[in-house]
Amino acid sequence: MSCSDMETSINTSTSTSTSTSTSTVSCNSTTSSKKEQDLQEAEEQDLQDLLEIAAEATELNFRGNIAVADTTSSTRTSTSTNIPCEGPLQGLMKTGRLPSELLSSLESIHDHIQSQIGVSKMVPWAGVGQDSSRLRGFGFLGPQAFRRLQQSDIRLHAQEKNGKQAQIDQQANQNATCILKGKYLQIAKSAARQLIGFIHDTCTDNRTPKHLSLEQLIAYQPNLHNGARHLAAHLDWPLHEGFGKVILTVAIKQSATILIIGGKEDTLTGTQPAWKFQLKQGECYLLAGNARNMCLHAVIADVDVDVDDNHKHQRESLNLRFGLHTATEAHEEVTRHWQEEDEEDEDAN
Ligand SMILES: O=C(O)CCC(=O)C(=O)O
Repeated sequence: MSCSDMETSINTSTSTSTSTSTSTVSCNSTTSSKKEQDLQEAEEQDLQDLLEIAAEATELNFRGNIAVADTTSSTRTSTSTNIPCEGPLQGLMKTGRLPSELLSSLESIHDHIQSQIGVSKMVPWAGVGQDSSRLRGFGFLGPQAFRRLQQSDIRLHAQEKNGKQAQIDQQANQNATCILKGKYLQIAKSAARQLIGFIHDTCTDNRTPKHLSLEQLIAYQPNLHNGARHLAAHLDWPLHEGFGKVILTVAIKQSATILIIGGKEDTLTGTQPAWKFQLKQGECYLLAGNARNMCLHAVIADVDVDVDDNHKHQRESLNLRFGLHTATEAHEEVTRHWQEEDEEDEDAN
């Protein structure tokens, strides 16, 4: 099914009028260049903040895919404990380089979804009108997977938006969606099966998350970082475009540092604990459990220099999203950890 064939609950009559007076145009262009400048400044500040967090973050080790580290303090650099993390990092996994045949299949799915949608229809990461460079789209694993999403409590717009802005986001995400079928559906299923098998086989402890199964795979999501060096710290909101109980990310192009930032302050230091690990091109990491629900994640791509000494940041990644939360599960497992204390008090009353 092509993107335009999909059912939509969006009222397309809300799209903005194209008629504009000259004064509106010049006013809009001033506003937009101011907006671009603000965006650039915010981007630079975000990157600076992430680099500072990364400089202090605890380096993580993995044993058979599972994060093993001393989680008691971000200021400790030693990772002397070799016990799977039970704290905020519980549920974090990272593989070594994937077998090359599997990687080629994943790359072909990554490319196929982009060509089905068209890169010009992919959606900015933070939603329409927010972040102009990083783009993403969704390739659902057949019509059943798409139906599951449609029948769920999930709405594909940025979590913080409502009303018309939410509708615009939702429509844009809808246009940035395709449903995998035929040969590509088979490739997508077979690659997912192999990837899940690879994670199981290389996991020394029996700790692979329950939702890591082909039956629970909902969608592949290519991400084009498009020249941006970093992806700011964020939580994947489970009832929005960050859906999925388990999120697996494959580094398709360019190596990077992945930062995991605890949601709760360390009682000793008064700061949010942070951890980091290197993810090389061709490797993947998995967020489930506490690492998915109670931590933020962020990306800083490695600096790559071309023959003329120009920096190129071409990071591309591919997410696989498994399982869907109901509204109750999303609250229980994720959202309540991120509510302000006064909101929690209100909830309790
Ligand atoms: O490209 C990545 O490693 C991160 C993707 C991501 O943060 C996400 O899908 O939430």
